[in-house]
Amino acid sequence: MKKAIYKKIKENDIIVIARHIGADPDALGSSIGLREIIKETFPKKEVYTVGASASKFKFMGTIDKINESKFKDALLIVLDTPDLKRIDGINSINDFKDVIKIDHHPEIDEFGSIKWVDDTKSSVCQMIMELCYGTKLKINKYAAERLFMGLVSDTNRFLFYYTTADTMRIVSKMIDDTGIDFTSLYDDLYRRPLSEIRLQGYMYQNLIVTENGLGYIKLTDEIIKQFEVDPASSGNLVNNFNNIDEVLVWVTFSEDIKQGLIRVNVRSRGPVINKVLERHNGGGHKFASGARIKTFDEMEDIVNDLDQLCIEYKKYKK
Ligand SMILES: [Mn+2]
Repeated sequence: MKKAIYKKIKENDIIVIARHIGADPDALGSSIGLREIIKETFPKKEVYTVGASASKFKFMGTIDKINESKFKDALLIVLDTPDLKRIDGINSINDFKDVIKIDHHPEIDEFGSIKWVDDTKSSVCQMIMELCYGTKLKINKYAAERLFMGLVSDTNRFLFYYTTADTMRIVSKMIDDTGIDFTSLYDDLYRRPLSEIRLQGYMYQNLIVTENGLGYIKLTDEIIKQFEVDPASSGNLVNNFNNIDEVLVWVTFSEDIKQGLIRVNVRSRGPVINKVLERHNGGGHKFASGARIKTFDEMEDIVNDLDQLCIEYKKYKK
C-alpha cells in the first residue's frame, strides 16, 4: 500500500493535497507536512495544499494558491476526509488525473485509485509518518513538527484509546531522527484566548446532565456573541468534558447564524455514538462524532437518541 502510494507520488509532477472543511491540526499537519516531505524528496515537483486557511491554526503553516487549470494534470491526495462532500477547496475529484485517499475515519465514500483507510490509526499524521518510514520519502524538521502537532492534537496528548505502542514508537523515532523541540510546540497548540476559557466556564456551569449520563448544552448565537468567540471554537471545547463521573456521553449544540446551521459535537467515554449521528446528517468516529442540523428543533431528537444509548450501555455493562 505505502509502496504504491510512493510510486504514484513519484510518477506525478503536480500534486494537490486536500483535506476536510473546518480544518483541525491533524488535517493541516498531515497536508502541510506531506507537502514538505514530497518537496524535500522531489524538489522539482509542484506540490500544493488547498482549502480554506484557519487563522486559529496559522502556526501550522500556509495554504497555497493554485490555478485550477492545473488540476487536470495533477494527482490529488485527499487526507483525513471520509466523504466527498467534506473535501475542502475543490469542486470535484473528477477534475484530477488521479486520486489517492488516506484516512483514519470509518469509510463513508469509497474513492481513489489507491485508498489507505484504517480507523485504528490515531491520526492521519501518524499515517504520514508511517508512509515516510515505509518508503523512500524524506522527512525534515518542519514537516516533523507539523506531524507531531497534528498527532498530539488528534490523540488529545496521547490520551485517546487509539494511541498505541506503534504511535509511541514512530513518534519517538521521528523525534530522534529530526531533533524537533517538541515541548515548545505545545505553547502554540494549547494557548487560548481568555474569551474561550470564559465560555468554557459557562459550559461547565450550564451543562445539563440526565440521570442516564448524557450531558448537553445549547449555545445560541446570543451566548456565543456574548463571549465574543466564533461558533467553531465553542464546538472544539467539547473535548474538555472527558473526565466527569456523571457524564458518559456529552454533546454541544452551537448555533452558527452566518452559515445558517447548528453544529453538533458529540463525545463519548463508552457508548459508540457515530451510528446515531449518521441518522442525523452527520457521522465520525466511534467516540467522537458530529453533525450539522438546521434548527434547534432537531436537538430534542438527538438528545433523546443519545440518552437512550446511555441507558442501553449501562444495562449491558451490568
Ligand atoms: Mn484526523
